[in-house]
Amino acid sequence: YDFKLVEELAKSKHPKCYDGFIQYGTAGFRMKANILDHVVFRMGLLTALRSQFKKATIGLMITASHNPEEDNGVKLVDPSGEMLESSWEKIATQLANVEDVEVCDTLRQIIKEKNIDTNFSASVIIGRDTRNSSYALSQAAINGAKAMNGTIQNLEIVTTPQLHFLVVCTNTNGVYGNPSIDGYYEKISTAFHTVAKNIECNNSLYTPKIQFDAANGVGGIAIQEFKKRLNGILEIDIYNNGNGQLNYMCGADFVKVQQKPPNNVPLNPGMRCVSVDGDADRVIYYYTDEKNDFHILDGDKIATLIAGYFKELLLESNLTLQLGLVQTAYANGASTEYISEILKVPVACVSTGVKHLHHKALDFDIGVYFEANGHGTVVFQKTAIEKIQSTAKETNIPRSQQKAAQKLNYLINVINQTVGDAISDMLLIELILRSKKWDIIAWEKSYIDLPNKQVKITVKDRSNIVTTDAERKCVKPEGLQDQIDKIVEKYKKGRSFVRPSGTEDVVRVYAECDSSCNVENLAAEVSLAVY
Ligand code: NG1
Ligand code: ZN
Repeated sequence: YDFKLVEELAKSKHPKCYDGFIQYGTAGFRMKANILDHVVFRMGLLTALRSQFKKATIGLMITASHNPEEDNGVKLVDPSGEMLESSWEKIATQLANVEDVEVCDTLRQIIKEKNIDTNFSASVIIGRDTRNSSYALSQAAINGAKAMNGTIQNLEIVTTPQLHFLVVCTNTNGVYGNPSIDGYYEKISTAFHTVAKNIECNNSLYTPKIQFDAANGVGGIAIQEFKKRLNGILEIDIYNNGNGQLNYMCGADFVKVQQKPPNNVPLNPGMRCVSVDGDADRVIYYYTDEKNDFHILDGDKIATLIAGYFKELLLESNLTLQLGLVQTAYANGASTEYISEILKVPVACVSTGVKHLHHKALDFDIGVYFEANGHGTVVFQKTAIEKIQSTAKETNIPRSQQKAAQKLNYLINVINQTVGDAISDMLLIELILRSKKWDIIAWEKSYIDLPNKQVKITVKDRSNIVTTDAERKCVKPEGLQDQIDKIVEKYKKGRSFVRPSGTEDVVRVYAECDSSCNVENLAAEVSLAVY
């Protein structure tokens, strides 16, 4: 590489303008957009090295997801569509924090320590969300990757899951799908058509119509394209499609956290409504009833719907594949009980962060994973797909068995397995509801959520709280867990845990129990114990 050029760019074009320590967290670097330029430039440099190290194409996305417009962020996508490996998060953190004059030495050190083949031609795919700051930041990333002689494919404005999809398609030479944005729309919408056309909507509670809140973000562009391609089969009314401020009073995070409908979406009783977040990787369903009460169907409801339906199809097709669900401690206890006791699907619990869920889901033949906030997908082992495909072709079995396997086979193509994808998830849910002839109320009734409450607490040093057992137990400070246990014991169906947030300077308290009045007290008592 031309280290002279790199140093020149680092010093004059993308100088460091922030003195605080910054860290590559669960969602990459995320902060105010006006202090990110040097970080993104350096991540452009690093992406090229990561590509040479893995001898594969690496992705880089500019987004701050559900955060306000003035924030931005950058995250790297590994070859198989997964989030950047942990050991490289540390490297990314180091590179982001050194002084401008130390950038080249740090790169040399990484090359040496990781024994990187600098002759390999680096390949990087770059995408960005619709934020005002995203264009300039994407240019900084391009400058970085170019300075390291990387070949760059700039996707311009895309959803985060579209970028993940393209990285995987590129690295599998098109086996996962055609490596283009058109390939993404084509694969998913063709599969949707194939399944939907065989399911009648007559005599059904299901109506093929939804109201879609695009959070004034990139999801609006993607859903517009699907609306065109699904014309006549699914009616999509789009709201908050760029006419207002990004994520402001709308979007999946607003709806889930505030437990309120987004602004600008008409309230039609019983109408299925969908909200996605600013980069379209999270999805939440909701509706208002005749009494104007608001009902949310979150990631837990989505996960149980999907896992339950896949279980049915596996039984019908007589396929013995191990299906499992992965949740975090934030999953409502009623969802865990429903899926494990009633549907008899094994459930695993892991630490917060999609990376952990995705990883665990790969332990199953078919792994469904969702965070309660609506971020998740389904992953299939290659061997599972082969079994499903051969059963789908098998003619010496009862027709119903073969048909169930065929349906499974098509559904796999509706799913974006590379990462949680709000729109692909939504289309899968629509097909399941259509198959089950359910409206949103029938879906909601599958189990009743336990009343729950989340509280944020500001403490002096949140790292004083250390947890274990998928964050469900506190090992430090000493004695705190005993106190929590004693408090929880007093509440029927009570459960509570505390953990330091990975994205904000707060400690989060989660509480659930049998009644909404008691849950307030439980959350308050546990919060007091933390102070
Ligand atoms: P933290 O701040 O570590 O709780 C939050 C969300 C995660 C995940 C990450 C990354 C909750 C309780 N936590 O993590 O689920 O989405 O942000 O964006 O929703
Ligand atoms: Zn997001």
